[in-house]
Amino acid sequence: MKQRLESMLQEARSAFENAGSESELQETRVRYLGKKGELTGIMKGMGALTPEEKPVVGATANLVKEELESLFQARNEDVRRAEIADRLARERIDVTLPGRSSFRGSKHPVTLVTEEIAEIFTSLGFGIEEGPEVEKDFYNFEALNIPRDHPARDMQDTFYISEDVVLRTHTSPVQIRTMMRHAPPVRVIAPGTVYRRDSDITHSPMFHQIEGFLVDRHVTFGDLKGILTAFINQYFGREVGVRFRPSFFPFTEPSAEVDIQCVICRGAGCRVCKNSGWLEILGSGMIDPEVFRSVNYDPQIYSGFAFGMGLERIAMLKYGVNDLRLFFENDLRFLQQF
Ligand code: 2U9
Repeated sequence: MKQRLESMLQEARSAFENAGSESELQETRVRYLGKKGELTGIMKGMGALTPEEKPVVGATANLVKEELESLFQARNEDVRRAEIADRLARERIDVTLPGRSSFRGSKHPVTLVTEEIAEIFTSLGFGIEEGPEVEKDFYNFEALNIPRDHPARDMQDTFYISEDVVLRTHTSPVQIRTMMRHAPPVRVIAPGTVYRRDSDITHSPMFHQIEGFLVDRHVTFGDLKGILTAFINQYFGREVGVRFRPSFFPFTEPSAEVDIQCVICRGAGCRVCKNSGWLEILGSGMIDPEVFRSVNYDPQIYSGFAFGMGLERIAMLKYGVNDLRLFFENDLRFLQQF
């Protein structure tokens, strides 16, 4: 029996030695030290021993058991260390790698366009003015020579708050307020949100404009052309063609719409410019004397020009966006690109 114990010990030594993982080690422990293990199996045969043999074999069995336990402990420690070392090697962290930066937000394309355009006009000497989005009928329409029966005042186009309060349909009331506060000369741009009862693929009930105006003695249509051409050259590039087309607005006379050569096809004709080679980007004109009368400027002494542009449209052309709705959906996949 002593021999059986010793040969089992030999066998167990190499079994523990060869166990390569914590689970193999556990299995080996159960095989030799478990309730149904080899040691218990051998000990069961002790009943057949003589009273002299029993203490000798019993002492040997205890020694074997202790050795098996300490073999297990030692090997267990080795295997754990090896497994940790292995994991550390596999999961090595390169502390020199740059950290993953989180997205901090970016400016909305309409904000970018507003800032870029404002920068050009401020460099030309224009100031920036803002005003209320909920406006009196007087500032939004009446002072701008838009009479009661004018189509622009139709319920279809305007959000009415009450009979004589509206959501401004353009930023022109800012210019009226500015003129009522300041005597000429004035040159100001008015960026802001405006509202119209209009909603389809190319119209949103809320959109953004920059309007601007300049009033002084002896201001001519030549000044209008000069300033607007300088703006266009700076914003769209010197090489791009510009043309002024006669138009009509109640608040300017004469009036002109301004086109640039199509930024997509360079004038050759494409889907964006509807094959005309030109894109309308601005409305403009000499401020109507009627407007001057409503703000107490003397039209015999002063003249001036004004212009307006829709910023979503400019942003669409500048960034090649083909769907107006993208500006208002706040989809981060779209906004993160700017
Ligand atoms: C005052 C006097 C005159 C501003 C002007 C336009 C022409 C114009 C449109 C462009 C696209 C509006 O966003 S849009 O739909 N604007 O065509 N705006 S002249 O004229 C003024 C403004 C204020 C006191």
